Amino acid sequence: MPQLTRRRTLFAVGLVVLAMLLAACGGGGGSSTSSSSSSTSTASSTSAGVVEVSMKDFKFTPSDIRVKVGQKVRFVNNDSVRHNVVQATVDTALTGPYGFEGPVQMPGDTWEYTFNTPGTYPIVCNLDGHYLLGMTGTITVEQ
Ligand SMILES: [Cu+2]
Repeated sequence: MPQLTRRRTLFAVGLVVLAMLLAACGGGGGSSTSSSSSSTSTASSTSAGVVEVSMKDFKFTPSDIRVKVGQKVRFVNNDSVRHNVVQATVDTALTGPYGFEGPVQMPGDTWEYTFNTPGTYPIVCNLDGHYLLGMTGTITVEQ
């Protein structure tokens, strides 16, 4: 009888630990760049030229992004998982070289990049194999 109780207790402790691990994975780190939220509203009101790209459902939306030289692109993670933006193709997603490389963006995080050189830039999210799920795009910078 005591043996059974002990086993149950161990099982219960195991469940609690598992739940904590899952919670840490899913929700952790969301506040890492919360400072950017205050600047977002001012930026959008002063510069209408900012192009916003949503990161959601393992996609960039839009995925075909066109900007003028000097224009800023704002990547917003609207997903429940982490994402990033690197200049690479599917073939070079993990190896580089990356022309530019954004930080790891937790859910809710934004990252902005200004394109000053005309050209065509392939982008991928190279975290957790997302580029293999179709999280790719193209940024075309025109004069
Ligand atoms: Cu991703």
